[in-house]
Amino acid sequence: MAELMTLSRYILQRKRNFEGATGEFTLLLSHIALAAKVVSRQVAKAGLLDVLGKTGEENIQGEEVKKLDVIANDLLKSLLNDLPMVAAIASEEEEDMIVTEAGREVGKYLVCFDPLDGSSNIDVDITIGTIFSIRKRKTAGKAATPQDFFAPGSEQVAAGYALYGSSTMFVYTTGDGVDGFTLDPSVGEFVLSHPDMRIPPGCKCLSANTNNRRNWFDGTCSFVDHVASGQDPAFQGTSARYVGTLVADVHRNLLTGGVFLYPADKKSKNGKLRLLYEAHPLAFIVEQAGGAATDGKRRILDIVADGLHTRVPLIIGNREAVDLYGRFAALEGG
Ligand code: AHM
Ligand code: MG
Repeated sequence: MAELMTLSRYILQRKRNFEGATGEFTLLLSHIALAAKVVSRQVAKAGLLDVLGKTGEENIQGEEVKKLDVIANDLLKSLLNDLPMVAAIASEEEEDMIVTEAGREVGKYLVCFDPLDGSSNIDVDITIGTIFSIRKRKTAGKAATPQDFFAPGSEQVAAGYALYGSSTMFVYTTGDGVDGFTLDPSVGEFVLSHPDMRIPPGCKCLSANTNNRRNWFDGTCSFVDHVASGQDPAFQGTSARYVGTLVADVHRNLLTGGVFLYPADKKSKNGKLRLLYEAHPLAFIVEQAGGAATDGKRRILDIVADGLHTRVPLIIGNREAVDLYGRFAALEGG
């Protein structure tokens, strides 16, 4: 029988390679994976459990909150709140950061998450996901403050996502490549299925909400037209693919090659997506898989948030495509 390399075994084996590793990080990652398994179960049975639909509330982003958003958010909060190595958490669904009970003074990690990315797809059975980012805080001995979260994305120690699709996957990086695991529901474990993920060369997919074109700057329009023209051999096999769940679009492009854009436009100069919960973690993963992520000009991992809910334009995927977008944006805006 082939060796069953579960996520827990894998993390433990890797831990042995780090001198002085305490096991705290292993425990933290295992708790996030546990949350992903529980959310996956809820998502799979959503139509039966009366957890579809809206709560009637709006979140800090002014977006409708769905019942499953709340379930995933509460679950992550309660699991992380009990871990003494976690000093504070910040969630896309919460206005303020939360100082944890167990780790208030002693915790060395800060965790950011988007509990359910792709909320608008929940009720229509389309892939959604959970995105997370882990940092080490520089202050110690006192409760963390929002300023502790305001650091470049290159300082993340780990980032990952769970994807609730045709199967449930858990993909993460600690800055040493990217590995993907698939949930085997019969044993309830994530099993290594995609070791050392690398974004393949070539740009099979272009992912953008093209209905926003009326607000796009000229550079974005010219880039998209260039890809569609069929004149550039680099884009001859490119198709348009847009799920509307960022993490699903990025995951597909990671497997097939492709570029996702949610650019700055005339209405939203900072785009739509959130730096701490979406752009930083996905940029870390995509860079570790050999790709690139920018806001059109700057590397995403160099950008520092100035608020917990700072938004940022995001161009992410194959390095050549991201660089080309940057050249169009420099000439014509974007
Ligand atoms: P969410 O985190 O509240 O679900 O919002 C972010 C989502 C992304 O997953 C997706 O890429 C984007 O919003 C889609 O936006 P639009 O509907 O404007 O195309
Ligand atoms: Mg999101």
